[in-house]
Amino acid sequence: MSVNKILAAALCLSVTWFTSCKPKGSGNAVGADAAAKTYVAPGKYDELYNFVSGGFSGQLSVYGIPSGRLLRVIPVFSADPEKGWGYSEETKPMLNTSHGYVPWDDLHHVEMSMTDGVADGKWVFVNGNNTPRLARIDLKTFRTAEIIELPNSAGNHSSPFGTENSEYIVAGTRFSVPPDGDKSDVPIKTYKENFKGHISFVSIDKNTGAMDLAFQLKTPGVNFDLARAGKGKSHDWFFFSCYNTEQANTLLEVNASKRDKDFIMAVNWKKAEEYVKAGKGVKQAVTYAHNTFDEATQTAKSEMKKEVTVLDVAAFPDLVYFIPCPKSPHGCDVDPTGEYIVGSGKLAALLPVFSYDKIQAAIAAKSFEPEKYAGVPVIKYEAALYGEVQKPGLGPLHTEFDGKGNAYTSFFVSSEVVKWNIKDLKVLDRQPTYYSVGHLMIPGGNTKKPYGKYLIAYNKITKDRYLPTGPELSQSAQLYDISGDKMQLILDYPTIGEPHYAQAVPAELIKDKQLKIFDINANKHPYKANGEAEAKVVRQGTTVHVYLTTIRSHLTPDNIEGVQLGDEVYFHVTNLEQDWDVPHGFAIKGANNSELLIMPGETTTLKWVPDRIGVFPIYCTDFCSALHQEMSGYVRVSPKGSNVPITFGLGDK
Ligand SMILES: [Cu+2]
Repeated sequence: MSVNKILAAALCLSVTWFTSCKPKGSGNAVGADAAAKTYVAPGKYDELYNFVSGGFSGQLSVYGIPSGRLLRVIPVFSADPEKGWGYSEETKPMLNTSHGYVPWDDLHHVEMSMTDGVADGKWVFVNGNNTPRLARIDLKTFRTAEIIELPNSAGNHSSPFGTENSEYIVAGTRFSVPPDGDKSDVPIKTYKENFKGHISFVSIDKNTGAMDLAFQLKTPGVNFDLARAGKGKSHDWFFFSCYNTEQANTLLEVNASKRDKDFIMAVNWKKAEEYVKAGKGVKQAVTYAHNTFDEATQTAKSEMKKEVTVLDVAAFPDLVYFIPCPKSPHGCDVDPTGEYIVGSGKLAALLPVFSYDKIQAAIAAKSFEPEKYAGVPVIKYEAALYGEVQKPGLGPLHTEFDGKGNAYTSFFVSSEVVKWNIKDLKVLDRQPTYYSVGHLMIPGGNTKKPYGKYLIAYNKITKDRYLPTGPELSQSAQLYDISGDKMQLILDYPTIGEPHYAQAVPAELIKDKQLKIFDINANKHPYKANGEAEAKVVRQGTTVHVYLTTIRSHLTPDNIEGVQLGDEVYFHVTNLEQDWDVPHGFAIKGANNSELLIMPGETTTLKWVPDRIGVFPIYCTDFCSALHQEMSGYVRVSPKGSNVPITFGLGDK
């Protein structure tokens, strides 16, 4: 950042010496034609969808590019009162885990489903770091469709990364820990003996997207940071960056930074698949939740799974190899051809580029270090290395590609993005970021066919970029035009939560596949009211089921009596509309959760336990029509044991 301040100050002096200086770095780098490049006229669509992680908000947000307009916030590992997500009875099971209901997580990485190494616009996969989970979001509905918890894992950071046809979405544990089970109560200082890494291979059904924990690899106890699958000729391989190969368990900032080189772990996942099919895996008893949202009943279910198949990599000599990589590698990125693997050692002063062909030759020739690492062969650095980018910047983190032979790497410490040529490893351009970039992203920049027109930097600090908002300032994304030789900054846009990583795809892949309504005839919800004639109130002991319908502009029924203190009331609200973008909302005074937002043709349930007698208004919360304010009603609550009978009605009926 100090480099930037100097640059910004120098610019400020040279360009505007005769006027007062603007705040440091307030946008001198923006070209005069930037507005024309990012302006999307009212009523026009953006060119790309940008799916941006919300970091510690547990959400995924969707922006239009190049305008930076916020289109949608999707709750994933979070409860969202705007949508009733995690509050309705139907969605609560989505947030279930082996620890119970966990309505928060730390969502870091975004991976689009792929066909032939290119994003296909069907699903987005995201990770939950804290209580290790993977989620699948359906891009027909922009809703979370499935969440699977990961056993034997802690700090699910190296996740989710997919193979070229989304055969597997893979998740590596950041923290190695003792494997789940009876033997996990061990002294922390026995890290070297007892702590293990686990890499989860979650298979994806090609047609439905359904996830299944196919198997895990048990690895030496190190920290896994990031990963990428191979492509083309390296299709069968996966590459993971590892740090803390010192196996320290305390004061990691010192003790995990001692070795000159850590590792990139190369995994032959096709071999792993063969070993599992041949029955060589060990079955381990574990407990993890698998949550799915059923579109027919519009209801989630949570199932506890009890077993996982594990391969201990040290027992299979041709499965896994370590490649030395300087120093505490963070990003591990594979170029569009599948030949070059870039390791970004966050404490290294150079960028090593490894060659897939050389790795294969080194394995064949056994060009290994004399000592294995925890039973795994270590390929000699020079035997795997294609070359090094010299003096690229300070604190390299992540690399993506433009499909024209160039790589772009983010540098956290020197706060810049750097363009370099993959073949000759020469630096071609560098541009400052405002400030301290983490991930960068080129649409499709991790795939076989990058859409190499834009680059977006996701920054950790904004300081003076936006109007201040109290102690916490907005985090930020910055859009660069990379269609020319030099990168050009054209837009800043604030983001929700931490914009950790993101992916983007051309709008055509997604926009015409949108589900506009749920077909009311296909609604198999057990408490659906199929038209106003089926609206009713049913008492079963102290449980009261209200089958309620919404249509512009009334609730049916809108007068309900006979509810008593001590009852649990379930409002099952069916939205009878069959028009695009006509949700109705539902709320009742004193409910200890949130409103519901019910899509056309859908049934959603709000639980309400009245805590006092009286009359309680109910109303539609989503402005739906000119008479939206009239879309309301009343529920009467009487004392326990009252002789007020259950009655319900609308108008005179
Ligand atoms: Cu309404």
